[in-house]
Amino acid sequence: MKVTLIAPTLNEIEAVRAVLPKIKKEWVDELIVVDGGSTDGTVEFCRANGYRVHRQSGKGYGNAMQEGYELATGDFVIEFPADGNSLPEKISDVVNKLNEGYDFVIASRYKPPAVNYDDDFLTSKGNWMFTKMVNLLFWSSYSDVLVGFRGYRRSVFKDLNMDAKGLSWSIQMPIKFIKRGLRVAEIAADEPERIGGVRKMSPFKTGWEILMLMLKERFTKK
Ligand SMILES: Nc1nc2c(ncn2[C@@H]2O[C@H](COP(=O)(O)OP(=O)(O)OP(=O)(O)O)[C@@H](O)[C@H]2O)c(=O)[nH]1
Ligand SMILES: [Mg+2]
Repeated sequence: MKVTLIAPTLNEIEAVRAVLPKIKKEWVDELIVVDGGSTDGTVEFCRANGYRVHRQSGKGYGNAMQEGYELATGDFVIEFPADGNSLPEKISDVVNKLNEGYDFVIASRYKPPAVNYDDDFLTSKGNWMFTKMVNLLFWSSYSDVLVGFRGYRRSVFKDLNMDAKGLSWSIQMPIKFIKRGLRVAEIAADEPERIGGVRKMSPFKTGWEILMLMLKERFTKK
């Protein structure tokens, strides 16, 4: 099975320097950096080192993932935030799970024995609360609905009708897979601290966006 990895970046120069070289060629067949308009040399570094970079034409995290998906040619697509929060050595665990027949695999930061080294009080409570809410509202049993690191089968993606433009993309995807009755699984993966740069997620703005998205998904059929 062919694997495409999508790495979203927005001013992540320190992280891409550290993380991209750790992604071994034998793990992925296609690697696409989707850049949201970095001005810190991220794009220049990636291009100079032979990475394919797509400059996002729209705005937002979800939009970046959508544009990445449209370029992807792999059977499996791995979403892999290139900010230091995801462990490259876990890519093959995600791929192996997809190979077992699952349609969607989350690299959960809360499935034992995973440890989250990046959480603060607010993000740990927020992640817990939103995961609980999704499980209650959509009859699922996820341990982490917000982590950016996950993989899916490209063949089933089109039918999901994903439309979240911002960071609520992360929570829309696990909900959509459950609503379609598709096969979902999790693997345990630590979350190391982000490397350099600044967080784009703002707890209250993103929290509100997520809440609205959950209500919309609850009250619409598809
Ligand atoms: N292309 C693109 N990438 C984005 C956009 N917003 C965020 N990203 C990238 O998506 C990844 C996740 O965003 P973060 O800001 O790290 O969100 P987070 O992981 O919840 O926050 P931290 O825990 O502080 O890392 C990072 O690699 C960002 O650079 C965007 O609008 N476009
Ligand atoms: Mg991050």
